[in-house]
Amino acid sequence: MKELLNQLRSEFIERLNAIEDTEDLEELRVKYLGKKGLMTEALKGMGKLSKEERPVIGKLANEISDEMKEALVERKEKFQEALLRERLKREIIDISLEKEDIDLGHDHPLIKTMDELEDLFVSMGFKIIAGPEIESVENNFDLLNSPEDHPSRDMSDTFYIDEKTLLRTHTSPVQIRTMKEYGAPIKMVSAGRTFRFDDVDDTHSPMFHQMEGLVVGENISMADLIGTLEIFIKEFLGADMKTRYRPHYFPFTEPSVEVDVTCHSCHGKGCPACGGTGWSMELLGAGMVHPKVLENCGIDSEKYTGFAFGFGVDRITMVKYGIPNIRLLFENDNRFLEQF
Ligand code: FA5
Repeated sequence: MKELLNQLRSEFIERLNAIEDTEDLEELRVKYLGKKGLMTEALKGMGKLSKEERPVIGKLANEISDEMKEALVERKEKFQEALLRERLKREIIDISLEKEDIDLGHDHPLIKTMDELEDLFVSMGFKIIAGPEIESVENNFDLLNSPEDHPSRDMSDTFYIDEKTLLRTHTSPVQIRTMKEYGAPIKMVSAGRTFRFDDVDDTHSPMFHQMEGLVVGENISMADLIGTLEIFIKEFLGADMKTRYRPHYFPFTEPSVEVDVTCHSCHGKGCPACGGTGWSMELLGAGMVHPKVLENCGIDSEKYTGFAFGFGVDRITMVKYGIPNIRLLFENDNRFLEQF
């Protein structure tokens, strides 16, 4: 028995020394030290030994097993070390190499505008609300008091998904969602994409961006609306900007206005860009929230009043940076985008 164990030991060492990789090591371990391995097999003969011999052989078997295990660990560590050394050699970093200049991207001018304006409105106490681009006809038109025969509801003027769903034509349905969810008082802005069947020209795109604002509370007046718009326009476009309020009609506000600002190109003197008027293209619509709209959203119009506004993010960006053509904002030409 003793001889058999010693023989197993020397065979094991011989084989171990011939091994080249870790997988073979595992195979060797199972063959000698596994549950059904050669050492277990050899020890099956223990029962035939005398009482005196048994502890001696048991001790020897344990010693040999421990020795085998240690040898396996040692060998495995050697393999791993060699592998690591090889990898380090392969992955050496040549710090003398010159790196190519990598152009880091930055925000698109429209994202910049929306971020800046959201920060500005948050500083004035407004909440930021998000609304979906795919909207119900009910939120986009019906609850905003838009009559059935309004031209913007026409199938050919709007991207309908089905009879009850469309790509929103403005951000005003977010007013409805917010009032229905939070009730009054409320002070919120919401920016995002809007879609209309408009032909592309220098100031129109079928996909453009709007930012909506809504304030509902007790004693909210037109003066609050004008005060808010004046702060936002002067903060964003410059303190020397003049504003012009023109009476207008929106089904969801009464009274309603449209707002222009000083022409960016000529600063009000009159030039080809503004057709000699000294005023920018139309930037925004606004007004006092129609009592019917408040009631549609479950808000008591006897107790609460509110104002709302919605402006073209693309157009205000054009005014701010003197961009003559809305197409430039969507062509993604790096020579243009790099300038921001
Ligand atoms: C509206 O969309 C109203 N929802 C605005 C509003 C909100 C009024 C709250 C009252 C209260 P309007 O259709 O005028 O209004 O569009 C608002 C702004 O979106 C315009 O002044 C313009 O700056 C921008 N706009 C409209 N159509 C386009 C287009 N095709 N391309 C680029 N900008 C556009």
